[in-house]
Amino acid sequence: KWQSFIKNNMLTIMTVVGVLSGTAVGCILRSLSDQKWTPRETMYLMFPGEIFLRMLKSLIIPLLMASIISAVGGLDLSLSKRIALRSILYYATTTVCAVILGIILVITIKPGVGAEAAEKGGTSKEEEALKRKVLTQDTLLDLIRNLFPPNLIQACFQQSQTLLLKPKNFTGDELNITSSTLIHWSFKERYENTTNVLGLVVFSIVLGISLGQMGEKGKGLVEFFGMLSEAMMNITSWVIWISPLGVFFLVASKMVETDSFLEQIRRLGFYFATVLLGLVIHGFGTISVIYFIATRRLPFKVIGQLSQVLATAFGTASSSATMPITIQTLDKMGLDPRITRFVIPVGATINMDGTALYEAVAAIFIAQLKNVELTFGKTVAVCVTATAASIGAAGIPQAGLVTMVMVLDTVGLPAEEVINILAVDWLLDRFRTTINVMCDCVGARLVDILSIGELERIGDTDRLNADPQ
Ligand code: DAS
Repeated sequence: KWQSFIKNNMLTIMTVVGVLSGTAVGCILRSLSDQKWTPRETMYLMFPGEIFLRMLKSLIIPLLMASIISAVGGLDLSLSKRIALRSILYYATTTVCAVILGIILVITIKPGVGAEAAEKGGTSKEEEALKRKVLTQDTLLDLIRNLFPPNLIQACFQQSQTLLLKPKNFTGDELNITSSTLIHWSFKERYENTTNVLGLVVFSIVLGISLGQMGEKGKGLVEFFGMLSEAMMNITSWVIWISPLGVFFLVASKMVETDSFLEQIRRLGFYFATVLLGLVIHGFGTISVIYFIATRRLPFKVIGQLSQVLATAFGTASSSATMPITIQTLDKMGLDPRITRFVIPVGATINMDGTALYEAVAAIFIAQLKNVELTFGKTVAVCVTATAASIGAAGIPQAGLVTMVMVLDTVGLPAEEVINILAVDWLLDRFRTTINVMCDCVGARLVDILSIGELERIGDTDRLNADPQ
């Protein structure tokens, strides 16, 4: 029994071992040097992980677009509307629940009261006002603007640039600069990039609907995108074998780059624990309740089959990069491919429960640090902007940190206050990405179960009698 278990889960076991050993080796290497490694020094340790990340990320745009177009185009409009409605309802419910849970926890635990704030470079009052105006105006308008990519090729190119480039490391030094460079530093440039994938999702859905409506005439192109999606999944089945090594180097290279981690945990321990507690309660509590209300089942059997996906999400800190492996795993679990190829690409882009909870907790934590009075109105505003910011964040490392400028502004705090939570963000990012991906997978299964009666039989598996977990 054990042999067959190990044989069937060899890759998953190796990937989890990759994460754990990467953490251990990173800690040992970090302790051997009396100061943190510079990004230049870590580049060599990061390199194999970077290659693995680039392999996964190069699949994202063709897989995302081909999957959505073939899923939406492959179903009749009324059915795809119902599936989209169920998906959007799930995304909205779980994200709002996550934000509310985060707010309740951070207001109850008060991790920021009495904690010391990080030192930061001084900027004059009017510069802060300038920063707030520009960033707020840009972030909200950008979010809406990026729903409609003016030039699809440019959007694909820009998105691939973002996904393929190693996101700039937030060392914190950049934040100690005057506002004029801060605004044009990665925040604005980075923010613009992280929201482009939304435009590709919207365009793919619209194209899928158009092809679906063309009936027979559109069938050829729908089949083309279906085959493109399968070709990407085929490449994924090759790349997935590198994941143990890839996550090892990704995690190890992050561990050596951190500040004296224990020192940071002393300062940010309560904050870290609050976010982690929220992620666990949401991921295993709230999600189970919602899943049970919708399907009269519990999601633990589904979650139990996601270890490879969750280990990759943790190792890469990117929902988008994990997406090919997420889709492949759900295919193996027997979910209808047309459901998976809609719910996962859209979910990886706009359904980020972990990020939404984190943004609410982080913004209120910083407000507590700064003794900013939180009125009920501001708390509601945090709820709304944290939800919007999580939708705007793309599935790349630390995207949630960047879109948090929208939430900080709600509580009247300037952008550079993120420096207070920067030191542990690279690790929290991994946890919230894991919850983001897990909630997407549970959502795919939920929509799959609710749609079983409506999806005609596919291939040799008679889904109507299949044993849904
Ligand atoms: N790393 C993001 C993701 O891939 C989440 C975040 O930055 O908050 O889901």
